Amino acid sequence: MKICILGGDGYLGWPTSLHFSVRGHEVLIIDNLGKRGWERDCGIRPLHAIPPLAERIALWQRTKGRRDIAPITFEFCDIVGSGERLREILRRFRPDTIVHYAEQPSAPYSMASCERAIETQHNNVVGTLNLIFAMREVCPDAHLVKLGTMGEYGTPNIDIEEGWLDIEHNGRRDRVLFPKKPGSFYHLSKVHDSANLEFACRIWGLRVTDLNQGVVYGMATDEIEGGKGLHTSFHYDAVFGTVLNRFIVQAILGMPLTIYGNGTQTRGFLNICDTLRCVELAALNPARRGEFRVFNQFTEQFSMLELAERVVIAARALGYSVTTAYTENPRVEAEDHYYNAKHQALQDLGLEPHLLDDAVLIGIIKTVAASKEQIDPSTVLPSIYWREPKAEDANLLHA
Ligand code: USQ
Repeated sequence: MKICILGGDGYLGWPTSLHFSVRGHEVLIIDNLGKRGWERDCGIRPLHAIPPLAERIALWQRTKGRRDIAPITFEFCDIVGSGERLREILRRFRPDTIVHYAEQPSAPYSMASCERAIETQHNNVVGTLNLIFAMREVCPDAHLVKLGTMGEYGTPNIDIEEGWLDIEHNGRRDRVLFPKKPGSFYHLSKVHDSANLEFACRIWGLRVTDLNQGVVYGMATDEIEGGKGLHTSFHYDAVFGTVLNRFIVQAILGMPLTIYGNGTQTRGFLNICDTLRCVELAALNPARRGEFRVFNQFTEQFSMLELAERVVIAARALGYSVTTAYTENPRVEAEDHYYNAKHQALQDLGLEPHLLDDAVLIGIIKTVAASKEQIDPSTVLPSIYWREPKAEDANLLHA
């Protein structure tokens, strides 16, 4: 298969590229290296420095030997500003599958200011629009695998279906996109993407799989483990770091784990290995022409309290003295809510989940601890608020 990976320099895009390459699929990465710019703007760095993309690709080819992998190539392209160039690249490469990660991925970033909300929605929505117009013109039969988010749904008081809802209203029935109540301008950008994609499937017959992904954790994949220097970007800061990665870094630093609010908010989670397998399963089993297919992509759900408790147990087993702290919630989100999201479709296609257990947690803790001196503690506490903070002394309310 020929696969384009948009955003192939990122946390998930890079390991996805390796995953396909080693399985014999020719990969073309399209990226504008924009995430590196956002990191610089925010004054944050991933745990391990990430070499330039061309160097990472050359290293991958040296590590594996060219005969054991399909090639990875790279085209620099800003899909937001250069729709024409995107069309030209796709025309030349003729992909069977396009995996689209090329979006601003952080909810806090999108809530920092008017400019960042606009930048997030402009980047994500316009980039996706350019892509679907390019696909219509150049490769209408290619399958788009688009990374959405479980956060599109919010936390409704009913079961969350996989993208669609059968309803009966005043005696009539219909099938509609599941109602969305997202919790940030970032999550909203994904809702807008989903609406645009569904429309493009309906009117032009594109084929799209929208993967509504939960919170991803970890940094170890088979390919990354197989070679020094092939690592991906691991964020623990309050802008780009996701919660479990953050808790692990806090445990290692001896900082209390920052449980936002009362910690009863619940989310779907998955190991980074399962992200790669889910994207592969979607690519190998494409949507039909005209189909807007949605999979909920996570393997288990936890409240933040449960998650913190697990990190405490694993870190204490390694000798760390760990505490937790209920922290004023910088976000506006429901607590003590109902949460039951379906996530069967990917398992029906063959996903075998890597669940979170002590061994997985201990593995991540050990990897992060080996680079402890590279952690910048000043970026860990939250600094972006959905509303003004209630107390001036903000953060840690009680331990
Ligand atoms: N949280 C804490 N303490 C922290 C950080 C976060 O309690 O120190 C809580 C938040 O309040 C939230 C939950 O953890 O309830 C998840 O927050 P997160 O920062 O791990 O994830 P989120 O902002 O929702 O976004 C991340 C990715 C995003 C992806 C999304 C999936 O950055 O790209 O779309 O996870 S989901 O959360 O299912 O929408």
